[in-house]
Amino acid sequence: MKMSLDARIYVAGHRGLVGSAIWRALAAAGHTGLIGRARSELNLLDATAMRQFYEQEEPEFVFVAAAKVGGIRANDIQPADFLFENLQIQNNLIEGARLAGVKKLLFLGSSCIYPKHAPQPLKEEHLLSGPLEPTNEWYAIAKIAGLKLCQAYRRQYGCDFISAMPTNLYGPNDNYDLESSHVLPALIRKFHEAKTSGSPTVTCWGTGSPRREFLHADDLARACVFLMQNYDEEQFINVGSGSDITIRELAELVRRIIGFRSEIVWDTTRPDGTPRKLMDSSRIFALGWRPQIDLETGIALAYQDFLQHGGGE
Ligand code: GFB
Repeated sequence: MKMSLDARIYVAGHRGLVGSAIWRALAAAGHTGLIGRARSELNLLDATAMRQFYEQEEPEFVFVAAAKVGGIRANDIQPADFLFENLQIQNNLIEGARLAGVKKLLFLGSSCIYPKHAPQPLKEEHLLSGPLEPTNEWYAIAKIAGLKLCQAYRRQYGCDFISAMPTNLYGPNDNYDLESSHVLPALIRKFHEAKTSGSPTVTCWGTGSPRREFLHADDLARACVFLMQNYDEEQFINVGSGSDITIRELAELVRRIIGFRSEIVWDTTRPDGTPRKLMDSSRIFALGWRPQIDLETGIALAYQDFLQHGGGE
């Protein structure tokens, strides 16, 4: 099922890191029927409001980029919110799409759906093969339920609902709040503030030894548009860059890009989380999608965006 240039396309979460990137990618490709709702206009936790929205707007295609997201600490201290809100949001969006006869829907999950000690790189078939990482199992359970709901709706109702599992993301419109953000925006903010204040040290969390794979949100957005146009299988699909680095290497890279030589101090009272999360993205690579933004270029772009938006304020 292809999206024509005038198709009515709803991007749920269009102001967030992922949704805003999907919106940019669709607009750049010439799509004119884009639909978005700010949080103040539509409460995605409200099933009735959601159904009214679907009835009024009649979207033909839906990108589910709305979710409650956060880094390792936010996930750890708000288990109820991460589980409940994500289940509620995705149930309302997916069930609403079925009732409204949406032609195709793309649900976005996360690499944290995989078991903590799954073999690396993570293949789609490793899902549900072992226990999850405790710091984010609540979010992971919600995301697993979402991808399963898409599969179940395909089986029972014939809905063309697909799912993609992105690796750790970064880019414009990221969250730079140090308590709730992911590691990359946190490091950008910390090294920037050290540079501005002339601080001799920057404190990072954990041991620095975990490995993470990073993908720029604009690369993910191109993958999402590509999958919406070209993929219609029950099997969810990984979307990663294909390489990972340690958090220590990442901190050193951000320090170099920002250009101030603070000493890095590791606060080992903070959790490391999963030891490694490298996706096997060979399925989507075989279909023809490839990332275009390397990590160093991407961090430099993200830092520019951070500066343009008032340094995270
Ligand atoms: O990005 P992050 O918060 O999440 O942390 P996860 C990645 C790694 O960076 C961890 C370390 O080992 C952190 O301890 N780290 C070092 C820091 N310094 C910092 C810092 O200043 N801030 C942060 N936030 N981390 C999340 C999940 O896992 O990733 C979610 O909790 C989600 O469910 C997401 O799926 C992609 O990669 O560990």
